[in-house]
Amino acid sequence: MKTSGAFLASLLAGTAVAHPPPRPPPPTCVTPVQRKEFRDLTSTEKFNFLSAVKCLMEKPPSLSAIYPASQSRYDDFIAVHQAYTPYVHWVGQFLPWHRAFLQEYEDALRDECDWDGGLPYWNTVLDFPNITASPVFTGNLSFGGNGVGPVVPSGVSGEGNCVIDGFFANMSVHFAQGAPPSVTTDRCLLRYMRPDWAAYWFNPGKLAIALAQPNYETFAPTIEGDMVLPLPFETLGIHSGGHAALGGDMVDMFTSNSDPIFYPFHANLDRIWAKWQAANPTARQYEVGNPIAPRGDIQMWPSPPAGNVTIDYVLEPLKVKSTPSYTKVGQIMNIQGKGVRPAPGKPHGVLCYEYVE
Ligand SMILES: [Cu+2]
Repeated sequence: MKTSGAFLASLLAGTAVAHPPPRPPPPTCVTPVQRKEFRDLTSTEKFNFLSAVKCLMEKPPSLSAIYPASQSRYDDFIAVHQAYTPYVHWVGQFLPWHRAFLQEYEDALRDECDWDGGLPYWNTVLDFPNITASPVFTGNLSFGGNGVGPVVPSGVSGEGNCVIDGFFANMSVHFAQGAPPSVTTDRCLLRYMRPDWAAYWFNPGKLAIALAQPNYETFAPTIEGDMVLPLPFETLGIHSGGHAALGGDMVDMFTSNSDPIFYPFHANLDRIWAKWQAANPTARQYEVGNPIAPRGDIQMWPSPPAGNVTIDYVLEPLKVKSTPSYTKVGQIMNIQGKGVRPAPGKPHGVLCYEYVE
């Protein structure tokens, strides 16, 4: 007994010695990147941010081998959004996928175009009484106004006027609207604002309804909207209603990020989600769900898997960066979850930003 006890003890000691030293914990989120409301940026910050977007528009593409229509780094993001549209809209992964997509865009602005802030958001509630007078759309340091001239038919979904003022005056859009494969084109950015629609969907009452939702199952579609034919206006939601209120390229669900306002608009939806999560973090920080398959009447994903989205769900590939730092929904549920595991044994979070009110 004594011998075997000593033998066991020596074995255990051996095991302890052979054990590698514990790995240091991954870095956590100490200084979150600040995402500010666009109109709260100083003139210098507005200029630097808008210049960084223009820089992406002028940089050669990285993804033209996969997406031949892409002519710039900015276009790479349009190509990816267009390619994955059927899998990331009206599905459980809508909010997480777009959160990750925005992070890649912010990273590109910071890493490739010297922007040193966070992605600005557009707080649409501030503009519901009169969207066309918004500082987001007026003046040289803005996204430009409603466009002028005869309405340009897009041939697909979002007709509109050519945007000729603001920081992106007379920019060129290289993607035809609609599903891939994309036709390369060279045309103006289109807008066609509908102030009455903006007044309806950007109303504080609509926001309050969304924030009052008790769980992810109802919260997510309240934000995103549905596609129930023949498309009653009330089913659009803040997301689809907002796209529709801006008109032009923003209406086309495949290529709506041709319009640079797409990103501040979506950052605001992400902010609303983060706000809803923060109101009850114990229950909501890692709460996700809803079917992987698209809901509504337009089944753009021909044979989707069964089941619901969980924190283990692998996001549709985000190929904008060559090496994405995250793959699973659980890693981007917490906007300050860098280095924190959503649950024991799960891959740790990667995000580190905050929305400045
Ligand atoms: Cu989208």
